[in-house]
Amino acid sequence: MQNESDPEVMPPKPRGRPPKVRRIFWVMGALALGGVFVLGLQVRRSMNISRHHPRIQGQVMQIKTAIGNYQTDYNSFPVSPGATETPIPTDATNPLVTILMGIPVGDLNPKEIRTLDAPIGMNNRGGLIDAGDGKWSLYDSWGNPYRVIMDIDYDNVIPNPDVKNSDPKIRSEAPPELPTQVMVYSAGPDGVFLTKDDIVSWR
Ligand SMILES: [Ca+2]
Repeated sequence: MQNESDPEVMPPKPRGRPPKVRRIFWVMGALALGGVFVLGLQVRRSMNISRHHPRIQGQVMQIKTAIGNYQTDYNSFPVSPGATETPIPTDATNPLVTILMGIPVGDLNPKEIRTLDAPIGMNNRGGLIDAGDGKWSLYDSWGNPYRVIMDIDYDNVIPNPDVKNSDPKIRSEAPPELPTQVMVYSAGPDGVFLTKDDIVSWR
């Protein structure tokens, strides 16, 4: 019979991998899991953008068409005297959307012609929102109003907002003026105007 002090008796071998190897496996596993998580977020974000992008591009062009049709009907833009070629938001701070919906505001749209066709939005995003008091707003899929610039002085060009875009490529390729009468743009998924992801009517 052998006792504990017997030199022939070997201590039992530790089961499983040595602690250092186990740690490496844990770290590698955590890194792999983190990588999968980040990849999943990126895929989800790109799916979100691709799902909304065609709809918002269509909406941008619908606003442009609505203003063009108003201009054809009245031979003037749906703005008050004294307006300038600066961006107008499509929220209730400006009557533009309300006028395009066929509701007269001041001297504008007395024939009550509706030129804007857009879906109804929800929770202040994704379409037309009843702003109360007979006013309408129009928001993109990310809850921001579009911006509109019109050729108020009728010289057939508009200062190009892209000259201030934060993306160097867009900024460097932007001519100072564009030969158009109406420009419409969404801030895109990042909600910030004049960045790379903006959805615009002119490029
Ligand atoms: Ca943007």
